[in-house]
Amino acid sequence: MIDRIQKREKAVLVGVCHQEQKKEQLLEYLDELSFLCSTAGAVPVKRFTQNLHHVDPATLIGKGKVQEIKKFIEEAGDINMVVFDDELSPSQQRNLEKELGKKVIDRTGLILDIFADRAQSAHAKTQVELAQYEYLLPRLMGMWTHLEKQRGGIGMRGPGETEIETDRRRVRKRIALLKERIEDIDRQMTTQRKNRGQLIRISLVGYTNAGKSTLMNLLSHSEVFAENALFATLDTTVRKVTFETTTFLLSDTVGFIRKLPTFLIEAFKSTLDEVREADVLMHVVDISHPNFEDQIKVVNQTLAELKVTDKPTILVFNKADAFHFRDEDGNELPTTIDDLKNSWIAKEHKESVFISAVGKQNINELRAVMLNKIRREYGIRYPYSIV
Ligand SMILES: Nc1nc2c(ncn2[C@@H]2O[C@H](COP(=O)(O)OP(=O)(O)OP(=O)(O)O)[C@@H](O)[C@H]2O)c(=O)[nH]1
Ligand SMILES: [Mg+2]
Repeated sequence: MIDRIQKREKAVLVGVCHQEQKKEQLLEYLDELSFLCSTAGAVPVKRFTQNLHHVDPATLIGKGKVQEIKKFIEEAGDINMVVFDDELSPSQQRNLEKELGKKVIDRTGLILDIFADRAQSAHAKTQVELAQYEYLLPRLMGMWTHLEKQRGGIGMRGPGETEIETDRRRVRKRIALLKERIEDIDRQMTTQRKNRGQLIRISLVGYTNAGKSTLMNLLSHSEVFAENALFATLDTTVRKVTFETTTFLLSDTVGFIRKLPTFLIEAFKSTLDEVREADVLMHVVDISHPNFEDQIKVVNQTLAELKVTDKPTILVFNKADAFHFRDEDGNELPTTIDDLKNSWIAKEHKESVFISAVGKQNINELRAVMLNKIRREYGIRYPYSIV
C-alpha cells in the first residue's frame, strides 16, 4: 500500500483568476481540479494562483509566475507534473514544458486521462480514443520537437517535418476509422432503443459525483458502479422499473463538468442519445456541494449544447443528509428535509424534491413526483388508454 502511494505522481496545480471572477470561486475550482487529480491517481501537493489582467500568449500566466513555479519544482525535487485548470493551446503547453522542465497538462488532458482509465465497454473505449486523437492532433508538432531535442536536433528538421505529416495522416485516418465504428455502434443502439417498445423514458442527468448512479441503484434495485470519484460512470445503463402498476425505463449516464470541451461532448454524443431521446429528465444535484448553484447552471448549459431543451424535468436535490444551514457564526445547524422545503432553495427552484439517496430519506415523495410525471407523459402519448 505504502509502495503504491509512494509511486503516485506528484502534481502542482495552477489556476488563474479572470477579471470578473471572485477569488473564492477560483479556490473552489482548484478544489475540483484537485479532486480530478486524485481521481486520475496523482497527488496534488501545491497550488499556484494568479490574477490575470492580460494573458501572456506564450505561457498563459506571466513570466514571474512561471519562475515562481519553477523555483518551487526545483526545490521540491520530486514533482512529476504541472496541471493547469485552464485550457492551454498546444504551443503554450510546449513553452511551459520547456520552461518548467516537467510534463504540463491542462484540465482537458486530465479529464481525458480519467476517461481512458474508466472506459469499460467497447463503445466508451472507442469514444474516448476518438477524443484522445482529436486532442492529440494539434499537439503532434510539439511531440516531435521533444524528440528532436533528445536526438540532438542536427539534421532532423527535414525528416522531422515529413514524420509529423505522416503522423498526422495516420492520426487523421484513425479518427476517420473511429468515427465509422461509432456510427456502426450508434446504428445498433438505435435499433436496440426502438426494440424497447413504447415505454416512457426517464434519464438521470447531473454534475459528476452528484449521486446519479446511487439513485439509479436505489430506484431500480440494480448495481451500477458508484463511487466518490469524478466520472465513475462513462456508459449509459438502462433499467426497466415498475412503480405501482406503471412501468418505465430509467437510464443513468456520464456526468457533466464545468468546461467540458465541445469535442469531448461531441465524442460522447451517442452515449448521450439516451438523454436526447428521453421523455423526462431527472436532474440530480449534490446540495452539499458549496458550488451547487454553479453546477446546476453548468448542467443546464451542457444540455443546451446538446440541444436538449424543453423536456419536463424533475430537479432532485440529493445528499440532503450532508447539507446544513449555518448560523451567523458559521456553525452548522441541524437541518431537516422540512427545513429545506421551506428554504430559499425551494422557493428559487420550483418543482424540486429534496432527498438523500444514501440515507434513503424522502424517497417516497420522489417516487410520487416521478409517477405523476410519467403518468402525464403516458396520458399525452396514449390519450385513449388508461394507465
Ligand atoms: N452523503 C451522501 N452521499 C451520497 C448520497 N448519494 C450519493 N452519495 C455519494 O456520492 C458519491 C458519488 O455517487 P455516484 O452515485 O457515483 O455519483 P454519480 O452522479 O453517478 O457520479 P459520476 O458517475 O461520477 O458522474 C458516492 O460516494 C456516493 O456514496 C447521499 O444522499 N448522501
Ligand atoms: Mg455515476
